Amino acid sequence: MQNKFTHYFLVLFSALLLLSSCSDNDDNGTPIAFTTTEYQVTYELTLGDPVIINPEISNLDETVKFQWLKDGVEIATTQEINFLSESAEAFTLQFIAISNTNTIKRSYEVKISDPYALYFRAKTETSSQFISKVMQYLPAPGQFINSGFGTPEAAEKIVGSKTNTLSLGAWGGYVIFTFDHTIENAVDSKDFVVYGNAFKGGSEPGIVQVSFDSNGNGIADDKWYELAGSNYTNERTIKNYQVTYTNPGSYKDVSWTDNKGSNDVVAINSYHTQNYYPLFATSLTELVFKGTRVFPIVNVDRYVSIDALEWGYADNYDAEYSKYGGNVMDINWAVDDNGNPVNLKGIDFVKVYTAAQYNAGAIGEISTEVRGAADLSMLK
Ligand SMILES: [Ca+2]
Ligand SMILES: [Ca+2]
Ligand SMILES: [Ca+2]
Ligand SMILES: [Ca+2]
Repeated sequence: MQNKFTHYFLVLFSALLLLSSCSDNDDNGTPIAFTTTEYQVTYELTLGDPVIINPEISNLDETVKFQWLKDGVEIATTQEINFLSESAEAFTLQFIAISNTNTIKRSYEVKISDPYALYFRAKTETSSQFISKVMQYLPAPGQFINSGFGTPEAAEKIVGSKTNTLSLGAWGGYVIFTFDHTIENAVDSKDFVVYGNAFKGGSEPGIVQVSFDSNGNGIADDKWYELAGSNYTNERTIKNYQVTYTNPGSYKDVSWTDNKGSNDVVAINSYHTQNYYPLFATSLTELVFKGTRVFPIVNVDRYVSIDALEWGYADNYDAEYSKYGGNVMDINWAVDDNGNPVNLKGIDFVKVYTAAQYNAGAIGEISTEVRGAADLSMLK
């Protein structure tokens, strides 16, 4: 019996020695460790922002395995997590890294809030239907720019009414404005109107973009979405278009180049003899605009006339224009940069920019005009 026991112990002892020496050879005996002891434990994010965490670890090799648990359920097996939550929620993320030598763990507390629950500004009895503030006005060069309809003073005048006119100049020139409340996206109906100076044969389509103040800071620094009008999928429409205008320094044609290898000018006419380049812009050298370019049908006969696009553009004489004196917009038309529809509950900021580029002879360049905007739910 004693011999048998001794034998067992010897075998067991040898086996343990063998195991431990094998293990030593595999991992060189260096345990993995977090590079820093301090780390960000709490993450407060808004819905739509992914949780991205990449814990730094020393002594990593390819045999190390990772695991991320969300409230105990595995959601990733990579070192970095990039997780997009679909609802407002709070949860614990646990990170585990396992090497042949040791296991290390960390926990994170994540809170995702719904920006609409936090920052939606519902309209009240004292709310105005009209624009409350112009956030930014940066026209492209044009015949009205630096005089009359094309100055920072003219931009201020589209606040609170629909009786004054602001020109956005040639392609890309824009105005950004807001209201004293969030414009709600009404289900199955249109939501706001942008007033213009269009008439039959006188359409100068402007693209409308919308944005919700999802960080609640009152500044238009949030994500923009284009309202995809009737020409969004037209084969002539150019997306990710870019134009650079150069200041000629005086009353001269303003030359431009685009990112498609073309160049041309915004041509001067004899009715407007000032410099057409906006002299209140930050850069007095050149201006770069980005966006989508559409191609309305221009009829050059005895007079130049520009046909309306079917729907979804500002300063565009579409079927509903005469009813409102402007163009009605549905927030439901909003798409992201990839053209996917997005579900916005409401919007705080509207951007309108000239969407066509054309020299129409004596009547000058195609330039979108804005005479104000209103919350459709507040129109009597
Ligand atoms: Ca709607
Ligand atoms: Ca903001
Ligand atoms: Ca115009
Ligand atoms: Ca116009």
